[in-house]
Amino acid sequence: PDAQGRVLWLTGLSGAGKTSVANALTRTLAERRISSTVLDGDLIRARLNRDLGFSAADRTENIRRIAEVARLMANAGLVVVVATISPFARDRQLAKALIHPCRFHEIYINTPLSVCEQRDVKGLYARARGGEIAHFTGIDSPYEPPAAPDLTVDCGDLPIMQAVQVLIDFLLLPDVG
Ligand code: GGZ
Repeated sequence: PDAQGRVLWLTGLSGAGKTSVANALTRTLAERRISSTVLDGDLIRARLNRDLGFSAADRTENIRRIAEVARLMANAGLVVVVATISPFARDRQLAKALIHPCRFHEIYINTPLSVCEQRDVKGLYARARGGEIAHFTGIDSPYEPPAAPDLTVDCGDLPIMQAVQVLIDFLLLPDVG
C-alpha cells in the first residue's frame, strides 16, 4: 500500500505522548525503508514560528503554517508525522482541507488530562496551575477532542511501541484514506 505522501496528524494535550510516539514511529518507518519526517509543534515554535504565542489566533496561524510545510513534504513523497496540540477542531479541519482530505489522517492521542498532569514531564502543568503560564491547554485554554478521528490511540495505558504498532497497522492498511 502507498504510505508515501500521507500526513498523520497527531492531536492531543501537552504531555499526551505525541512527540515520543512520532519520533518512535519515524524510526520504525526508517527500518522499513519508508521515508518520513516529524513536524513537532514545540520545535517548530522555537524556530519557524518563533513569532507566535498561544492566543487562539496565534495557534491558528501555527497550525496553518505547519500544515503548509506538511503539504510540501507530503508532496515530495514523505510520510509526515505532525505532533501538535492543535486544540481547535476548526484549525484541524483547515489543515485537512489545505493538505488534501484523502492524505490527511487525524489521530487522537487520547491521554486523559489527569495522566498528563500527573506525569508533568516538563513541569508546565504545575506552572500553569500556579498562574505562571496563562492560556495553558486543558487548564485555562480549551481542548476540543476530535469528534470523528480516523484513529484514537490511548497513550494513557499503552506503551509507546504498542502505540507505534497501532499507527503502523493503520498506515499500511490497504484501504486507508
Ligand atoms: C499549551 C504550551 C503552552 C500553552 C507552552 N498551552 O508539551 P510541550 O509543551 O513540550 O509542547 C507544548 C507546546 C505546544 O505547542 P503546539 O504547537 O503543539 O501548540 S498548538 O497546537 O496549540 O499551537 C507545550 C508548550 O508548547 N506550551 N505554553 N499555553 N502548550
